[in-house]
Amino acid sequence: MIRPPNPREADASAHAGPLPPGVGIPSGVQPLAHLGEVVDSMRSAWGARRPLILTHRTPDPDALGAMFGLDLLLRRAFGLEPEIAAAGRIARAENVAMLRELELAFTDAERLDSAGYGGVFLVDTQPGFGHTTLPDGIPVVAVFDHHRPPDVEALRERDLPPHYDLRLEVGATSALMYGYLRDAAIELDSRTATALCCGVRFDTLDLAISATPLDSEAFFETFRRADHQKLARIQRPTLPAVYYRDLYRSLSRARRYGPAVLGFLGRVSHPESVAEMADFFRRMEQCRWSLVGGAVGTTYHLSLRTDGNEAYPFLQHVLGSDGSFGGRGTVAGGQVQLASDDWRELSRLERRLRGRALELIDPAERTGARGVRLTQM
Ligand SMILES: [Mn+2]
Repeated sequence: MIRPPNPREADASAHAGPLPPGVGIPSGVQPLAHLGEVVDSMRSAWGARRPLILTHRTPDPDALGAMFGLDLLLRRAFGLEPEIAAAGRIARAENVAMLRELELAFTDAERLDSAGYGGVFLVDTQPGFGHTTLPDGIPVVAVFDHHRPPDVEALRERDLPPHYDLRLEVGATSALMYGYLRDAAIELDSRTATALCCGVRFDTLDLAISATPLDSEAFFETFRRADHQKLARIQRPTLPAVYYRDLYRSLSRARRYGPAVLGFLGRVSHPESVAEMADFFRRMEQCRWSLVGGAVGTTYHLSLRTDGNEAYPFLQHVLGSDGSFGGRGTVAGGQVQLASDDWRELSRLERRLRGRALELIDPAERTGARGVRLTQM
């Protein structure tokens, strides 16, 4: 058995507690109507300044789907002309294919002139999340998300954005966005439908995990209108040659410790390969959880996957006081800032992380303190 990190954190219900007032849509109010009121109360003050749609660094398909869904909503329902921006280079082959096939273009969030924007509309993340940098001087007007913040209590003390649609039970932010478009009776074009469909299928594994009726409806309705040729090319894209080098490196570095596969990869070519390898190792028979980490520049990225347990408390334990993290369901991710790009600091961090990860494995199941190479099983 996997030992719970500690009794409080092991209780998944501890993560399903009530949200502070102001977070979530007031009961009985339609999210679209609430958003409409917020937009109407602000648009005259914005003048010529545009709404800015943003998400977390290195957007995944759910973040991309939700951003382009929100763009259509703001244009068609409210007559606004938003700009879409995101930071971080997208390198995962499926996500690159999604950008290419759907011609999803956006502005580099690190080169924005704050003066041009009236308010930030944030999707698939929230203010305060480690992987999200907000531009200075632009207030956050709306949040659309399904991730539980690490510290719910801290939200109470914050100035909350006027529209804070946080639905922890919903499987994908793209599904949430589909709901707004449906309520606004906006006909989905094939490109937006395909993008939303990619988002829902990515975050819910084709409705297999944490899918609510809204996720199912979003999946079927967007799939019906999607470009199926493009969907197929996005799901099974061609792979760059560097992919095979990274794969070889991950396979040689990872170790099996009984119920877990741990991979501390040192330096990696891009952050998404860490998440991709965590997904890949989790699929090993009898593997109950996987943890993969790697550094890009002075940021160390971690991804944790489980076979059903809440991933969040596991990663909380592994990180200790070392960094920031977030997660939902069986998926969690975190970052640690390194002081330098010195390899010794990097290996010290990896040793600490490995030590704490091993504490989560029952010694009787651990198959030795050093684990077993994947190539020797
Ligand atoms: Mn998401």
